[in-house]
Amino acid sequence: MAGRIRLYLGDLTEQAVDAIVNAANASLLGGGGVDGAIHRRGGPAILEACQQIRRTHWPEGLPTGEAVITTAGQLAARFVIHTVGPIYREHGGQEAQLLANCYRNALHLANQHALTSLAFPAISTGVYGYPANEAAEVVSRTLQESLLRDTSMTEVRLVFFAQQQLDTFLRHQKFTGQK
Ligand code: AR6
Repeated sequence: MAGRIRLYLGDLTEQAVDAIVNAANASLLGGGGVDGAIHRRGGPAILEACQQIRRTHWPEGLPTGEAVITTAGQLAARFVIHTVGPIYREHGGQEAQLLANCYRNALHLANQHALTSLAFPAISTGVYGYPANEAAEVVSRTLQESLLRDTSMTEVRLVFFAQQQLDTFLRHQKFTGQK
């Protein structure tokens, strides 16, 4: 993957990339954690775009693992890709598959919009309770598999809010070969 995946410690909302990925909920109407920070710092344009998507595409809410794209409002990024991570132990054993879908579908959407740089938070590992060590395995395997096929994506940042989360990722990631 020739250095395309980079780990960062810091605030996702400050990342100057084509798109940052939001760990949203099905309502797409905001919440706490990284979702709250994105809406606070990005301003009302993001919420308006999400409301429009709810009206036109997902009146019942965005299903877990799916992704949609909106403006990034006043953020440094150009777009926000919103995805809904699984709530740990609430999907009858499908949690890993659903978490992988979040990353895959976000990358797919980025490709469709000809975006070449993305920044992800550690989806589901906050309020949704997904253990960071298990998420590290799923995320590293999924990204490795997706990026082998996807040569147009030049940079994928994984942004951790705390050093401990980054350390846990490094300890449990399953990348093989050159990153
Ligand atoms: N930058 C980078 N990472 C962050 C930031 C930030 N500004 N803020 C939090 N994190 P969470 P979830 C980390 O709870 O588990 C919301 O209410 C955080 O430390 O944001 O997918 C939504 O509306 C954690 O490691 O997302 C949903 O209802 C990771 O981001 C629900 O939470 C994800 O934590 C989604 O829960």
